[in-house]
Amino acid sequence: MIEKLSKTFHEKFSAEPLIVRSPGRVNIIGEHTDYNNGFVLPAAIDKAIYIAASKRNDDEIHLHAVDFNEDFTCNLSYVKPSEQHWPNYILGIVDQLQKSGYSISGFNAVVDGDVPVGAGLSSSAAVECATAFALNELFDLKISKLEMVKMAQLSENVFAGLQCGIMDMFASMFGKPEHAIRLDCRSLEYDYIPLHLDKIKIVLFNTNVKHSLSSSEYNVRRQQCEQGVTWIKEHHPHINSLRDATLNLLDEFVLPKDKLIYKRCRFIVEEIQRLLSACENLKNNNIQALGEKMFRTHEGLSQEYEVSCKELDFLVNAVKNNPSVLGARMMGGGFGGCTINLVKEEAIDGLVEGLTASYQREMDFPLTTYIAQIENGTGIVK
Ligand code: GAF
Repeated sequence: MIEKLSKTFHEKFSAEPLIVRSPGRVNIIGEHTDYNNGFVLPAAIDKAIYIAASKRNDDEIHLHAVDFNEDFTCNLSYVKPSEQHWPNYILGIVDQLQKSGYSISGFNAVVDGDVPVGAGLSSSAAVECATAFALNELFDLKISKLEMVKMAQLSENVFAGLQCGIMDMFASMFGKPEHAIRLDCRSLEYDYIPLHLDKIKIVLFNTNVKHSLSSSEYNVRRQQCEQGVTWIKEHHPHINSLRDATLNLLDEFVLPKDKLIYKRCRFIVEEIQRLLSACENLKNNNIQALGEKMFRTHEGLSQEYEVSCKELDFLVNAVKNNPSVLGARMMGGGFGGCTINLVKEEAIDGLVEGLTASYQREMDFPLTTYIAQIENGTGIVK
């Protein structure tokens, strides 16, 4: 991948590039909790985006996407969202740098990678983090990793229109091999929890669907959570997010107002607690208990938060009573993408074979499988 990227860069721009790698992510448990100031438990994986970049002597941005075999060019003084879509994850970072007063000149960049797009593995966060890291390095801007993460999140909010939380960018930037990151999205404090998965692998089943609902419904969920907080806050002004809320407060101030919003908020409050006790399970090497919580999270995401879809539900139901699968659930924003499964090593081949056939039969769609290794976060490769 790196050699191919280097070669393409030389052919296009006749210059020696800096190459940055930024990975996709999985999330063990704690879904839709980041924008509610709760906790998340993601990890960076061995699928990544690579950006090759060099400075230019003018104010132009020249981009090339290997996957789409497309070019894009614009001037630094006129950076705005493009209908080509893929450049937005790079331009959004340029926009954030400019808004924060950082001075850069024009640059060339070629982007390639093996994070499947639309699979809920955060390919967009990986492009944003790779861009921020590469530009920081090229122009010696001295921006901290955390600031880059915040810029990447804002860039997604503004240039992709998704009111996402901070999890995906944080995981891509701060990943560590064989560890999950327990991130407190309120204080942004984090610690690394070793993933001692003895003879168990993290298997991702990609539904290969991305329903058009995904970003609009995501933003609706966020508003519903905020509405619940507003109702509690009328009586308890110190409550600023669902992280601060309790089930009792929801029963008292949200349930009488709106049952649907109550159901959404209750899932989040429970999910934050579930994550904290899942971290204890992980520390005590009780993967069975962690896995049971993952199944419960799926049920909540499907029935209460209603961000699943028939393909994801099919994949989780299919492994639910399989003793070789310790835990499974949909992962990420929802409405498509992957399920994350903890599977005993010796059972993986048989499981993949059976599920690939039954998924194709039921959905008339192919299933794709990845076995995720937990890897380093964003960094320079060349
Ligand atoms: C998407 C978002 F980008 C994240 O911020 C997070 O909210 C996730 O969905 C759900 O947990 O990946």
